[in-house]
Amino acid sequence: MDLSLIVKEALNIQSSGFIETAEKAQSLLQKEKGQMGNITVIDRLVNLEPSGEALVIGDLHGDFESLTEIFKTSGFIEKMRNTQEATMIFLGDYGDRGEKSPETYYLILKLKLAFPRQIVLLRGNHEAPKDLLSVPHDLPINFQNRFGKTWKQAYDRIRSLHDCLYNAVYVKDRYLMLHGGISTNMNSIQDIAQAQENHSSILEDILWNDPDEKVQSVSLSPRGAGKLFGKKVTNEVLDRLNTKILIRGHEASNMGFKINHDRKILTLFSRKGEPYRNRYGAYLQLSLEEKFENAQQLIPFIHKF
Ligand SMILES: [Mn+2]
Repeated sequence: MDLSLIVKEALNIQSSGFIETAEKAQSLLQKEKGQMGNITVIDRLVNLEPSGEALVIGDLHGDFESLTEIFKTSGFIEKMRNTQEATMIFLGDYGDRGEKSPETYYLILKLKLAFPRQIVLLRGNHEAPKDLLSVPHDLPINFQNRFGKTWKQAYDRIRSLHDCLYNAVYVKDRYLMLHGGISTNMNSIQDIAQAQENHSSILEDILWNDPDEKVQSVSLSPRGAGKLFGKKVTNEVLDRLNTKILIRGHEASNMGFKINHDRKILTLFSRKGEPYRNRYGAYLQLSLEEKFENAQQLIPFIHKF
């Protein structure tokens, strides 16, 4: 695949082309099951082998320019072309809030179709089921502005695809990657794999929770959905799940990333611009083979832009 060609295509996409690509991607996602290269899909969980390299991208919210910048500076697409041992993981929140949301979706879905076993698409609170969806929801406006009269079918198609996105990536003894956070309701990795709407709100925790340094255990979230969780929860739950570091998105940070809870949590945010006020965006590119004890050790592998 030729990146500059797909970028051009994305910028000129009409609703029919968008729908066709989203349909293909959705049907691909629906068929994903069991082992496929370095990933093994079990329900809504992706188990990832601790081998090769990973590129982890945080919230984009329609920031098409940052996405193409990440592709260019990381050289990761070239890497994926040369080896199966290269996995690109998106932490969710692809669109909404940003003008180029349809273009961002299009580019990512094209990439998924080109490298089906090497791209993992997680679900964010902006891709949530209706009852858990972030409000205000600007995505319909982004689609109307892009596609005019034919926006609705393209929008419905992407909303339907959201149900096929994954809850988390799990690299045993190393990382748990998801959009928002963890909670004491998570007794095993299966709980995360099987989390769906109305399932003791574990899906709400995954999509919405935030770490907090002042909260001891759990507290209400100012977001109006999900909870704030404290260090105690992080220690207990990561231990229980046999993993060391939580990598998540969801919160804009001035430097594009931040570290919480005794270096056990890394937050990545890859969007720049309004309505968020972060100075930098960031992504993570690292070897999965190497075993890190805490998020501080990941800092050399974080790229700010
Ligand atoms: Mn979010």
